[in-house]
Amino acid sequence: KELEEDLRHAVERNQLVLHYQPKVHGKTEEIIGVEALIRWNHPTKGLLPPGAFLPIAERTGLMETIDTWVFIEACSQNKAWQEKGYRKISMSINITPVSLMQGDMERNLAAVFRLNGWDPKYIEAEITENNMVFSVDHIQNKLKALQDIGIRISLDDFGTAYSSLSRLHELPIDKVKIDRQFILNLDHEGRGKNLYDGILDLARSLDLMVIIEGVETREQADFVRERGCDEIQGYYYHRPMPFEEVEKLLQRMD
Ligand code: G
Ligand code: G
Ligand code: NA
Repeated sequence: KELEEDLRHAVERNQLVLHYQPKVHGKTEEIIGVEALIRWNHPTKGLLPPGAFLPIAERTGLMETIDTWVFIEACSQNKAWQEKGYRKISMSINITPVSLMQGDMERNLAAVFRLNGWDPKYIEAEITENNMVFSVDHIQNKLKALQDIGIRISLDDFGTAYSSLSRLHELPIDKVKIDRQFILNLDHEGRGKNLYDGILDLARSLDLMVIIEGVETREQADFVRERGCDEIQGYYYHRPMPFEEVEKLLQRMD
């Protein structure tokens, strides 16, 4: 209850912060983008992870406000890095289906992009396949509206929900993020690897870009690189970090 009240003021009091987890190229292993991950710098409880407050935000109707804040903050940051002359990287932003479906987010974003002159080419929205309690038709239109702005769409947690599988070919998406579970399965000899190959083939057959998340060891990295995924994310390469640390990595790149 108390936390709920605090959260209402978190945005205006500047308590929300973004950390960024780099993504690397499947072949070169160089950083090609980052994913924005929210934290709440609570005045007395310290830095809270998303799991500690996003469920509250969802329950209390604050999700759209937060998702929109994240979007704008992350795009501003990426623009600032570009203006500093670093190599251009993509920025991925998590969007809850709820906030996409409830409001006018796509129209607000279109206005924000126009106003700031941001290049949508470097922006990617990650939308989770879980909690997609909405009809495919409805979400389809919303995703299409984001694509029309020029933002790319990535389907998060791919392979963990089956509701949309039969209509996957109809969803306006550019990329799938294969769920971490598939990496964990690799440890069980044989079938886990077949499962990975199967999900990769599925994505490929639909002409979707593929990112694999949760890579924690060299062995796992070698396995997925050999199979040919486009991008990789995981603790083996980089953990989520504050923007200053991303900058240090970017400085070392050129
Ligand atoms: O960083 P961490 O592993 O604790 O994140 C847990 C989950 O919280 C992520 O998998 C992601 O789906 C969600 N999440 C993180 N940041 C954001 C955000 O800015 N917006 C939304 N909607 N979800 C986020
Ligand atoms: O599915 P999504 O992209 O939202 O997942 C992001 C979350 O996954 C982040 O909270 C991040 O901390 C976590 N994460 C990223 N890489 C790894 C990893 O290699 N191992 C584990 N266990 N978690 C990871
Ligand atoms: Na994500």
